[in-house]
Amino acid sequence: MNVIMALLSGHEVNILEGEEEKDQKENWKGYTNGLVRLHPGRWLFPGSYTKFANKLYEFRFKSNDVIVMTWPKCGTTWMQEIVWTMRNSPDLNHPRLGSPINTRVPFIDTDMFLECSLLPPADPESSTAKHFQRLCPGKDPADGFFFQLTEAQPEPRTIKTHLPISLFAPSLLDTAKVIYVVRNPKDVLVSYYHHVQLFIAMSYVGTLDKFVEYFLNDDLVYSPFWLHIKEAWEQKDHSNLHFVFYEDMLRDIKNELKKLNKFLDTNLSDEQLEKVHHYTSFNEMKKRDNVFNEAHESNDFMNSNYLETNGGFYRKGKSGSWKTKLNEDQSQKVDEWIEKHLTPLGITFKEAEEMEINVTTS
Ligand code: PPS
Repeated sequence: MNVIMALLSGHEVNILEGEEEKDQKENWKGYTNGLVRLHPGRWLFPGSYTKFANKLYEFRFKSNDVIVMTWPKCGTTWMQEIVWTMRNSPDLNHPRLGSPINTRVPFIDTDMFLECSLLPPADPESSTAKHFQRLCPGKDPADGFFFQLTEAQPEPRTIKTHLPISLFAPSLLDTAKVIYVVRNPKDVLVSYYHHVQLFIAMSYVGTLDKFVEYFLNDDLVYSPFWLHIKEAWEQKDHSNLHFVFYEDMLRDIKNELKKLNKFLDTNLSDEQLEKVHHYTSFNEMKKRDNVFNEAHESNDFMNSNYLETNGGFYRKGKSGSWKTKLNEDQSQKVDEWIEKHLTPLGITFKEAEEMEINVTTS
């Protein structure tokens, strides 16, 4: 393997080559800058990660920052909206309430995906571009649109990442609060399979069987999933890390909001928590559908044919929907993967029975 650089995090970067590269190129049309692997860990990223890796490692966190950290599709967006609303707008009256989530809670590692050559050039007239100009006057978006947006967020900043703990400076947990959300791997797999077909920056064109193989062999971007979880699980007793299961949020969101109220020191009343609960429910968030951009712009990031046929970002918002997607063989292979990598850590995933979405009664 071709070593191209050493990172400040201590990782060595290899470019994917030969059969592995050929296989990935066949199935992923969005990774137009190739893929790289980091060692130790075998972390897999789009080639453009190397442009931002050291900046991300050296990001200056503040003591009142809250980082929502997850592997893809574990419930990040739900948690982003909850945390931002609890900290900034528990009475639902903030002027930026309802604006695109990723401009209030920037996804700090987005930039490596934006360099995909299939994406249309950024529209300088879009609301997101104007938001950037306001917050980052004189800055060049090419140096990291979301990275600089994150730096410039008004305090208290809430930040989203899918990167693992080890790709940030070791001082992270002693500086800022981290909320780590994890979800049943089978639901994650099915949700990620939808995501990578929907988003142009990934444009997966392979089969589900092949995708399961990628998942099990740690060959998806942000893999290894199990190592990502392990790093956070090992820190679960750190006073600045709050570990949450998506299924617990579905089952008893009020209880999870109370725990967050304590962890975040937000001191919200029951009435305010009820407002947050209602505002961040799946149905309400799906109605707003404002993850990336204003509604009329967000389709720029998505494969329109796939979107029309299969729906958008807010897919099911349930636990157990994998049962309608994975066959017995695929399901058994994921069980074995869980048994091998996560059971030894003492992590058990709730039986993924079909649960109702978190519909509020108010
Ligand atoms: S991403 O793109 O990796 O940041 O995706 P992420 O936000 O982590 O996960 C998306 C899944 O979370 C579901 N979702 C929700 N579930 C319950 N309640 C609320 N409010 C909510 N908001 C988003 C979303 O539908 C994705 O799951 P699936 O299973 O695909 O529906």
